[in-house]
Amino acid sequence: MVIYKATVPSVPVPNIDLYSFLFNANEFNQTKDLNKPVTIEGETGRSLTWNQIREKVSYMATGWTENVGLKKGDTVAVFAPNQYDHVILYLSLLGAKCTISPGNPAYTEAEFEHQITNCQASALVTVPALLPVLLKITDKIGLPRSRIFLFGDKQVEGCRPYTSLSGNKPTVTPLQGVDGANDTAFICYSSGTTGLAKGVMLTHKNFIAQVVQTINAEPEEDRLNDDVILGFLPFYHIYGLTSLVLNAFYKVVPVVIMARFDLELLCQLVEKYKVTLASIVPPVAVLLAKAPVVAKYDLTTIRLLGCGAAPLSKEHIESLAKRIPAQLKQGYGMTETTSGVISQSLQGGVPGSIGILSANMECKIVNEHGQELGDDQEGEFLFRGPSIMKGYYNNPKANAETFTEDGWMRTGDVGKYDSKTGEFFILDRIKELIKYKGYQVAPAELEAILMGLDIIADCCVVGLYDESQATEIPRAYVVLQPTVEKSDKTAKVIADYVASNVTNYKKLRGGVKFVDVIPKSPSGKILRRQVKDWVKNEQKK
Ligand code: 4UU
Repeated sequence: MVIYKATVPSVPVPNIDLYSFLFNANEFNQTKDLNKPVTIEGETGRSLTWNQIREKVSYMATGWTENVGLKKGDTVAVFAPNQYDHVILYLSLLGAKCTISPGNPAYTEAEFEHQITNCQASALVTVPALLPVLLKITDKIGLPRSRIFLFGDKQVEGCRPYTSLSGNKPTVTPLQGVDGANDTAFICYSSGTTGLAKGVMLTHKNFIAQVVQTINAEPEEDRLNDDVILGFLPFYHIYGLTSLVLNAFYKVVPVVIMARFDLELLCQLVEKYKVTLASIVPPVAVLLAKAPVVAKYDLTTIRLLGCGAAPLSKEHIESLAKRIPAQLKQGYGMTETTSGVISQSLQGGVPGSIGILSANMECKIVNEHGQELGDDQEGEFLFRGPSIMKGYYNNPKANAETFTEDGWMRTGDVGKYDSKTGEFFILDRIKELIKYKGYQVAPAELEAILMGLDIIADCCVVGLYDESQATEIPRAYVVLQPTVEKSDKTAKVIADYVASNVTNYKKLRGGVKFVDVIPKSPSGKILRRQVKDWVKNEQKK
């Protein structure tokens, strides 16, 4: 019935490679001082200017080709907490025409292995602290140490610092033989609407579209502000990768980098560096609104907070506004949409809305039969446009499930277009995904781990909303084998078992509940709606 098209004018998406796009002359690097620091390590103050980065990247890109033999189409996996030279690593790999697969440094061995083998990495970059676990995997799969590189300046276990491979000549732009519209720049991991983490192929054009669409959404008068952005969102996740690495570099906006989230350090850094912008997630919004330590610091330099990755309630928005006099701009995005595709305009969004469509993007809302719905009707969001992923890597089945024949991408998110305000609202999620503090937790992964315990006959993992922290937490409903006692002790054994097999944010923080049966469809599929209703009914009590 209705295809929603962006109400803001379309913006052209240059048809070049991302590397050249970022370094070509633009309104920002032509007007700003390129000898001021643009990447600053918050805790130490170590920094690099835009010009230093350009110089290092240019030689490093040839280094990957000359000294390591990396070539177009090779994928390099990167596992590291945010580094002050992360941008050099990423951009130099793009300059060497490689594909980058960034992953969570907090992963367990099994989680690392899944990503490294799934994306078929031919080289790896990490930090020394992660070497012991990664070497176990690379030794097993036969990836030689000459293909494993480190952040920092030390050689460890036969693995060299990546910067020691800098080439003899600079890289020439535009890159020859890179097709921006088709070649994959990054393979990020996301579980999508179902199952385990899958490689999301994002092209050079996807990111260029994201950059120009984001800039287009900003008021003209703010574009060339002397902003400073706080960088604690992880650089491997699409939200941090776009807002803190690529967009910030393009716009020559200094990023104050945090390798880990720490509330007091965050406040200290905002005060010290007079931070004006921050991209946050709902649980951080709640901490900023409520935690006593925040009151000790001057955070009034912040003019704008972008918040996304999970819903933020009206109540939390109001309490944050009482504490921090900045504008709050909510946005909605996915790994598969190369970050934000709907966001509130700065002229003021409706509280609780996610805002309006980014330039160039189209959205439709459908019911469970795939029929298009109209204004004010609740259904699943589907998107089409230049920032939509190319597809899941080596996964035709998932691609067939995710894309319709006419090229729309399903999101698994439920919402509506509100005709009174002209804005979109997210209301629910029909996909399996659980989001803990913005991180993805795939129920299928936890269920597979639970089924590895012989005391468990069946199980289902769903999200439970914890209002006080503004996040979902994973909970397991478990059918025990008949001889096993339903006790707190058994529940603890199960929760501990999961905790020892997954990274911290995937733990069963919502607890383990015993049930007699998991509701299933005649074909044996878990009826998650019904299990979610158990949670809702319990929370109503
Ligand atoms: C309710 O979380 C992200 C991307 C977040 C992002 C990026 C740029 C937000 C705003 C922005 O400007 O990606 P993923 O792939 O980890 O998770 C995607 C899922 C969505 O499908 C949806 O279920 O995260 C949920 N989500 C949200 N839910 C993302 N943003 C929102 C939101 N409200 N604002």
